[in-house]
Amino acid sequence: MTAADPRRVVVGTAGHIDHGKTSLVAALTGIDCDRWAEEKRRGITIDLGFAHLTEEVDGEVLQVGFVDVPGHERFVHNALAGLGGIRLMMLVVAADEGVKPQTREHLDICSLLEIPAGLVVLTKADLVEEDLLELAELELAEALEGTPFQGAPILAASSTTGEGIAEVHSALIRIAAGAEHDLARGALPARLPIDRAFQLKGLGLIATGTLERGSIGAGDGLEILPQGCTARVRSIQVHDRERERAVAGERTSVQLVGSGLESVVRGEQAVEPGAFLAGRTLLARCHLLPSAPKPIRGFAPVRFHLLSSERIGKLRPLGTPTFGPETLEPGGTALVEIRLDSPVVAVRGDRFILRRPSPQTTLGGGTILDPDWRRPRREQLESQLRRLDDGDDQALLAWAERAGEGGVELPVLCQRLGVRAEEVDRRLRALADDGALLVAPAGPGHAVRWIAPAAYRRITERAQRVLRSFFERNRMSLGMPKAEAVAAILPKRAAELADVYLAWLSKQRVLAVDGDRVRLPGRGEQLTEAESSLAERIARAFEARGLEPPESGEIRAEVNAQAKVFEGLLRFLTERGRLVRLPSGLFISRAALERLRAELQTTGWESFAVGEFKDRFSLTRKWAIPLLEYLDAQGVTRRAGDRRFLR
Ligand SMILES: Nc1nc2c(ncn2[C@@H]2O[C@H](COP(=O)(O)OP(=O)(O)O)[C@@H](O)[C@H]2O)c(=O)[nH]1
Ligand SMILES: [Mg+2]
Repeated sequence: MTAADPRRVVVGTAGHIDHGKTSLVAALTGIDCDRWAEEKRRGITIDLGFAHLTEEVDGEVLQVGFVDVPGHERFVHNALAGLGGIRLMMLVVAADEGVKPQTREHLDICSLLEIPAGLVVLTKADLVEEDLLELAELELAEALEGTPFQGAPILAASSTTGEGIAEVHSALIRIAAGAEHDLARGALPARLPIDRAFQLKGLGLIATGTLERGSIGAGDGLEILPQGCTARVRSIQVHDRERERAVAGERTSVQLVGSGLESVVRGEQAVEPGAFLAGRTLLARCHLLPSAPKPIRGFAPVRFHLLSSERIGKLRPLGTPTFGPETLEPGGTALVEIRLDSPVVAVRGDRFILRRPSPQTTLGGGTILDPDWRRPRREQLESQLRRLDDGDDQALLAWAERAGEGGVELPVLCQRLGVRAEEVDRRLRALADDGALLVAPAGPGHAVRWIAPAAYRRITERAQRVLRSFFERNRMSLGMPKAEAVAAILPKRAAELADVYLAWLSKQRVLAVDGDRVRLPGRGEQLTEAESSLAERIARAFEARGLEPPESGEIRAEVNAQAKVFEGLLRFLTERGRLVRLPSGLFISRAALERLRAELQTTGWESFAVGEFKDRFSLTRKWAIPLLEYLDAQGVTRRAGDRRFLR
């Protein structure tokens, strides 16, 4: 909005049919919205246009626009559409008829949507006597109790005689001037719920709606969801005037170009690309009106209205024996799972209205808690419900928890909240500072992941269990091979976070990483005295046999050890370097190898063949080949053809 633009406050009209809404707006502004609607039907004007009155308040130009729509359906829709803007409602009740069913239903809807009240006008004051007028006022005040209009000014007026219109006018200006303009909304990612879409030959698609959040500028790229096509903004109109940019709360028309736009219809949303998601299963807090025909238990069919979208679906209350009701009673509130027949673009905090599929009466409404709800495992359900029903920080924790060991990345959290990354990032970091979340730094193939402490706890427990059982089975082992440990401890989705988890587990002293092995910290060699002396005898037996020790089985018989113990001790001695396992699988003492190495240096050979080697050290082929391969691998010798060169 440029400085020259007036400040706009949009006021909706509510009230029973024929109670004088349109006449009142006409009396206030001189504009007849019904005539406009008629012209629109006959194709003379393309938009309803806005009846408005302009006034200077404290040197600032204030424009009060009226949304006066005929019909009940349009009321529901407009009440929802107005949510992104400044929400003021003017409730109209005819003095001669008083409160009627539709008055009550509109009041219900204003309550469900928590629309901050505006003012109440008792119209057709000319048709009743003074004392009846007072009675009507009392009756009205009573009906307003417990609604957002409780305590709002009630003004009597007549559109026919003009009596009281000036008072309504000045009250409106006063309330509108004091209305909070939520500037922060304009900084959010752009979201335009489309309530009208049509093709203009050669000009592309014209899409109209009340900009729910963010701002849209000419040249911007937008994404149309749920369809998924992309478009560019060619031009913008706000309240029928060309603009460079439109901001939250403004009635906005965008001219869009791009492919796939032919099929865009009302109920879709034009949004900042990547910033929103369309889902079919949602979690919400829902209030059922006292007038609802019966309690809801299990799934009940509903018509679901959210901004300009309308969907068929079903809902069921979600509770646990210790949290929340499992039945939604008329007049009651519960958390509900909503399943829609097709996806809707929603964010946490969105308001919605539920109506019966038929007859179409309002059943209730509420607030979206999770637009991307997935029912968790039974043991997680209650904590998910509790957290999602709480503030946004708790919701972030719920989503991290649901993502398990693999954690969750920033973009999906932003989509669920409909806010900018910086804002979510700031919250996540604050939660991490408090120890409520853990952060896994970005790595190859993944961005920073946010992980719930519960996931870390599960990993810790699993690591302890896995290592304990490994060392029970391999009592003499120095460590569990790292790859084997990772596969046993981490679920697949978290495997790419292996280094992060291992580092964390090391820091917690759950384990210690030692090269490509994982050890239990503080775990000693853990040999009994008998085992130690047995190990010593095995090592000596190998050492005594020099370069051609017998098969290990023979040594086992010689020291008279049990197979399992013997194998464990072989590994123990190998890990500690006393024995070496040659490429062929044969064991040999390190001392014998060291002697071989030293003697090779004294031969004066520059190179030699296998035969010379065998002869010099009196070796059979069975031993000569693996020994040479070992020496190659150690870099003592280098093989070229059938000769070896000493390095
Ligand atoms: N006598 C009298 N008639 C009115 C007044 N306001 C509206 N009407 C009449 O009531 C009827 C319905 O008015 P309208 O503004 O269309 O009602 P809406 O359906 O609520 O928009 C019309 O015939 C109006 O002329 C009023 O203040 N006094
Ligand atoms: Mg009307």
